[in-house]
Amino acid sequence: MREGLTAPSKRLPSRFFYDAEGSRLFERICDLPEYYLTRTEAEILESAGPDLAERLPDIETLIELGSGSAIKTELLIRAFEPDRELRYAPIDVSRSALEDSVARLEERHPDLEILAAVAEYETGLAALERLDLGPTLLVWLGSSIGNLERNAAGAFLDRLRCEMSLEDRLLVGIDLRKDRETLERAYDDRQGVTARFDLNLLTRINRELGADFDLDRFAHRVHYDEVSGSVQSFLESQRRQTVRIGALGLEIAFEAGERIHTEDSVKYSPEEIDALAAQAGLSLERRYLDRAQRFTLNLFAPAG
Ligand code: AVJ
Repeated sequence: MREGLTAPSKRLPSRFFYDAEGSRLFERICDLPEYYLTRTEAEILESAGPDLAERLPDIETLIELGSGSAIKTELLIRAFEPDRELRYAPIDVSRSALEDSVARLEERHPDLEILAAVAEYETGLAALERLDLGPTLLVWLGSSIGNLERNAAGAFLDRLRCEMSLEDRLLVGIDLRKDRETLERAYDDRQGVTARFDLNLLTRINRELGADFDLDRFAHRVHYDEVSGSVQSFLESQRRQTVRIGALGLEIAFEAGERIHTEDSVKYSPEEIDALAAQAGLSLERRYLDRAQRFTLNLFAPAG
């Protein structure tokens, strides 16, 4: 927080969005008419499920990065479960989201073994690595990869590949580049739910770091940068003001119109996904798209 708020261009890491309220607001975003991503990926998972289960008969474990509500993952679990004993290991930074999803899955899938980790990706993966989980499908849905800048995304996929055995697979949901209007609406909805999601970051800093951000003095702004292919989200100071952050002993000055960059949601072309995979030493086994070709689900294997 200190580093981001004292930098010449202020920015905050988007993984801090997901406290209990942030996770709840994100679930509401997923139901918004403008936020096509979740519905579209669910459509793909539903139709691809049987093909994936058939292609991956040996998989015993699903590890999921950033599982959230795990509503979409349940489509996958349903497709895999009839033919095998399955283990599910979700990793998420939100304890409340994990507790709710695990309770639901335990009730609906009594034979499913669940190993949940409240953790950031790296820590959760390191903890799971020590267990013997058998052939594993690593699942990373929702285009969460878009929160990483392109090179970092390639480097992270490369890290994942390093941990994979030859029989393991990686399933990644990635949103596609598309027209500006669709993208900017998806991240700035009419009901203002995404604005509340963005502003909740300031509420969290107020509570956890004793800050005095006035939420009425900041506004949610979105801009699609076509060159970088990134939807950028900002909190814009509506006037010249100073904010105190007690726990950090900081006073932060804002000019009128000055922005805190809170999120990048990077979009890919199919060719860019291919290049990303090559950079990470992954080979694409299968790519699934929705009917309108807005979103992709990519099945990767470690390249030979
Ligand atoms: C969870 C990172 C995939 O970037 O689309 C949704 C988060 N932010 N609306 C995204 C988000 C604003 C979302 N990811």
